[in-house]
Amino acid sequence: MNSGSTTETNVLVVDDSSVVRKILKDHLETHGYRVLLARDGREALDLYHLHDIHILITDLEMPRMDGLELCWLIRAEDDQHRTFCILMTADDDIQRRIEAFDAGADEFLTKPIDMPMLRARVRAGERITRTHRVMAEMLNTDYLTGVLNRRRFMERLEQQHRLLQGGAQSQRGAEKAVPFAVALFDIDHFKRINDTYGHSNGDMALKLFAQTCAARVPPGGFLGRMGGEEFCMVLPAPQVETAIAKAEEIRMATEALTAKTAEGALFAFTVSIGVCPADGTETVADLIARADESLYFAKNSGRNRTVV
Ligand code: GH3
Ligand code: MG
Ligand code: MG
Ligand code: MG
Ligand code: MG
Repeated sequence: MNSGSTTETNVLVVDDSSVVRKILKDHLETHGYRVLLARDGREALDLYHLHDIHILITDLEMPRMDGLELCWLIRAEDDQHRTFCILMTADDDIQRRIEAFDAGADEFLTKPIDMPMLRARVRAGERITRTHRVMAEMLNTDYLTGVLNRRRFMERLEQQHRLLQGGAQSQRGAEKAVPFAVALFDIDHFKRINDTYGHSNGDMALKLFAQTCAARVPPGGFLGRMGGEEFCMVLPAPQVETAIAKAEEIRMATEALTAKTAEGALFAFTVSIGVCPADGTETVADLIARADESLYFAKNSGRNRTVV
């Protein structure tokens, strides 16, 4: 699920037979693929959570967790289809293949594996996963600053919030409810920057600010641009003090920035921040509204400050 951006293709091979694992690994590595190995669906799922898997090649029959269940679980998590799933079957059982398609498999390979066919299937999978990734990137990312756009940020916030509510435990075993807070950032007197230095230097300041925030996103947190000069960060924090400390760190780092215009003029700017801890009883809309209220107080009490 990690979204790395290497050009290498990661292939996860899952089979309970060590012979099959070795043959596929050796063959794919010879052809330049990075290969990870798992003996069953559970091991595979653990690796899937740790690595960005482009292509999954899995056996059907395996102890503990079979290939169908593995495909199903990955498809449930992988809503943007970043992983291409190839199922290996020993026969031409049509009914099994129909089940497997419905479980989320994209392709099949019949055992014994024909190596040129294996490589052709993997190449086809690469084309598809690359396209999906480019589209997902465009759908998720704010064009100017490169952080999450509002749509994707809100999706992720909703996910995080559902976990906190405990209701919908995700399929992903590793995902536990983590207390978190949202921090809403609004650059102070941004209109003046535009008015004084021009819109494109305003854009530059936005990028600089986004970088300053992005470099300080804690593990498990994420950052999005809500619109204009307003950003929002989810901060995993058992205590609200942790979130406040992070917000303050960003506020001070912003204050310390020196922006340089294309014309060589130097200027500084500040940011006001509203923080609200989530407790799972509120709605996401309430959460944002409360952070916005705090932000409003931060603005009205002099700006360049964090209010909870
Ligand atoms: P405050 O301290 O109260 O937040 O004042 P402000 O001037 O920052 O707030 P206001 O909402 O009045 O102005 C925000 C400005 O941000 C207005 C808008 O033109 C500008 N803006 C919005 N999006 C962009 C953008 O993508 N690039 C640039 N350069 N400016 C933008
Ligand atoms: Mg088997
Ligand atoms: Mg604003
Ligand atoms: Mg405003
Ligand atoms: Mg502003």
